[in-house]
Amino acid sequence: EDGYRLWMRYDTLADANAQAWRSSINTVVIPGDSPTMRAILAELVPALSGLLGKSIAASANNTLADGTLVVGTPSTSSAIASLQLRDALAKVGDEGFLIRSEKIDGRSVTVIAASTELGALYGAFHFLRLVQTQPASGNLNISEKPRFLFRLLNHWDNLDGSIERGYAGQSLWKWNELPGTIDPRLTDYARASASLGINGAVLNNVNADAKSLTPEYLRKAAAIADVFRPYGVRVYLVPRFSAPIEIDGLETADPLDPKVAAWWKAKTDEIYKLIPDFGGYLVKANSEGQPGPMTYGRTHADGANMLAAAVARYGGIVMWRAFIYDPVPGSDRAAEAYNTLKPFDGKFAPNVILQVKNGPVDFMPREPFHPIFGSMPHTQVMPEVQITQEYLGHSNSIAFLATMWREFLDSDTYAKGPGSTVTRVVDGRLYGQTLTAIAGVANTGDDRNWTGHHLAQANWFAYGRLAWNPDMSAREIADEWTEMTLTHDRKSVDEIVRLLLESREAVVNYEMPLGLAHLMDNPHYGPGPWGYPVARPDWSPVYYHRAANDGIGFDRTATGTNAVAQYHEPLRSRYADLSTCPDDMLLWFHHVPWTYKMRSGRTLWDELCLRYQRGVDWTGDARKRWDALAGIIDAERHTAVARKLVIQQRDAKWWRDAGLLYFQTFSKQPFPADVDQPTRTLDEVKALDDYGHPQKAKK
Ligand code: BDP
Repeated sequence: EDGYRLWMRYDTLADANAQAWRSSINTVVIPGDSPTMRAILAELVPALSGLLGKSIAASANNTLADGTLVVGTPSTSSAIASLQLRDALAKVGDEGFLIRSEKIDGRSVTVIAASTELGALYGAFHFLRLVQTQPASGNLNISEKPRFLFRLLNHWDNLDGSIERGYAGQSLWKWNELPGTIDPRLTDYARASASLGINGAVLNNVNADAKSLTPEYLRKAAAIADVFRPYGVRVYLVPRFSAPIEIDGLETADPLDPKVAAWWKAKTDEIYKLIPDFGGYLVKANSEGQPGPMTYGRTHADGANMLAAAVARYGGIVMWRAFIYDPVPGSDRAAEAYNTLKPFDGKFAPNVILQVKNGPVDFMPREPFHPIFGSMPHTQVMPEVQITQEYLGHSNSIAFLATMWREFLDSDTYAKGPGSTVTRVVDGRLYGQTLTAIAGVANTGDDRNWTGHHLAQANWFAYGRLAWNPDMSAREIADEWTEMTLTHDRKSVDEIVRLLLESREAVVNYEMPLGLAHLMDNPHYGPGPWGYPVARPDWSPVYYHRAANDGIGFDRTATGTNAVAQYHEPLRSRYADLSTCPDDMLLWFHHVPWTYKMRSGRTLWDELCLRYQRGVDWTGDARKRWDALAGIIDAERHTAVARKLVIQQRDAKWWRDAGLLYFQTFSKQPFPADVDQPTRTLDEVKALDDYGHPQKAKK
């Protein structure tokens, strides 16, 4: 029980519910000999045999009997063709599927039908999920289709095997062994992704190495694409903007120079020759030291459109990242991407999608939604969320992120009046954008359990489920994952789901409560509110919290940077007015006196202390509740999670002590009685190393 099997465990179900499934499925009929149809067979036969605890085999000569599960498309299966599903299949599109209880030639069968083999594969995985999480039914009538066309994982993997912000080991792509040796694990990665409907993987870091576009590395990428293809996971790459100079010695990478454009066309031809279903490019340009069109005096639109022309000939796309902020003195990082990109609304080619992080700063435990959502009606936009827990305790902490993504997707931009949620902006309903997409920065690595923390698997799962259906509730997702991965014991499932649902708010509380942000130390793990030497001011915590004797928080109203003006009314006024700004966003938008009276009746200082304490208390409580699950979950995973919770509790206290002791030097207020008094001094906390150990003094 090392967690390798993720949510695809297929151990025999023991409850009464399983008995009903057992009597309704006896054989499978999965005609077709393509790699995808073979993958479906290879998944369903062992999975159903395992789950149902009896041998399920493909029926000889594809004969239907009572209890046959038929999978395919009207072209691969004559039984499916006979059902005349044309209209229903047209409705679910290329990647959707139908699952129905049917009578064919007098036989009671279950049918998984789709227009394409990939749709059938997604249907097969959905069916397995039903068996594991739902009561059996002889009356199935399901139709599903994904809401986003492109559902991608972004891997920040370097060619040397390391992963930027990766906390689960080394890269799954063994670049040094490829293409000669193919790690069988690649197939399991593709299965896991396809089981959720993820249909693309960007293989390399957004801080790209030009080498990834050399013939040698393209052959390696092609070998990965070959493994992924049957599972519908298309490969994408991050091209370094200056690659024409670095790889072939061109004098410039100016996107308007015809020689440069020709270089990219030729490079793209070379890629498509090796990877015919190559998805396209993801680009980080003129951001944090990466080269881009502005390096050559051109605009973001010039750069994006030049690359877009190169891939358009093959139906490829360009995802252009909006993570752009320059260290302009006096500027507000949260306002910069909007200011830089909004003037280009309507100027991007039809196969360009602007990839925008959920919040305007950077994947903090809580941020308001990025104001670009709902503000560039003539530009296709897609959200980028971070699955890897760069700012939420790496792989040492439980922070179930579905609740955060729900909050983000449900945010009302008011762009076209009430109800203009982020979901409706990005799924094309609000402005009718035709290319819809979503990206998640992966939390996978070559650790045996894939994600470092067993419970962090739930975030990979949750991302995939929301990418398929952005309306799913966090509870539904947590419930599915827990049943598939940990236990079917109802009471325990409920308890684990509760823990998951509470976990992200707990991290917010003990790390950055009340709208504070970016308080972490350099490795983005522990607290560092006092700041440290940085290359630019907007990388230091003090830039964000602005704690002083008169109060704390970043004034983004008219008396400050006025970044709040980037939001539509009535949200703008709600955020801008201290009396209506939600507590959770308070210090994001306002600089507030320490003695300010909060809604709770407490002063800001007391409330801040209490939030920190609440976060810490949760970790202690979670430990007890998890310990009580011993014996329900196998000892191996139970113990591993219990150990992580010990670390999480220690870290929470570290964050609380750091925040309270440091901010107290400004507030000059005592700690309220219901808050544990720190047992160490600020200097002692500051002297801890990057991971909170007292060994050697760092600063
Ligand atoms: C920040 C990370 C940095 C990434 C950057 C990005 O700290 O490693 O390169 O975002 O998204 O969150 O480009």
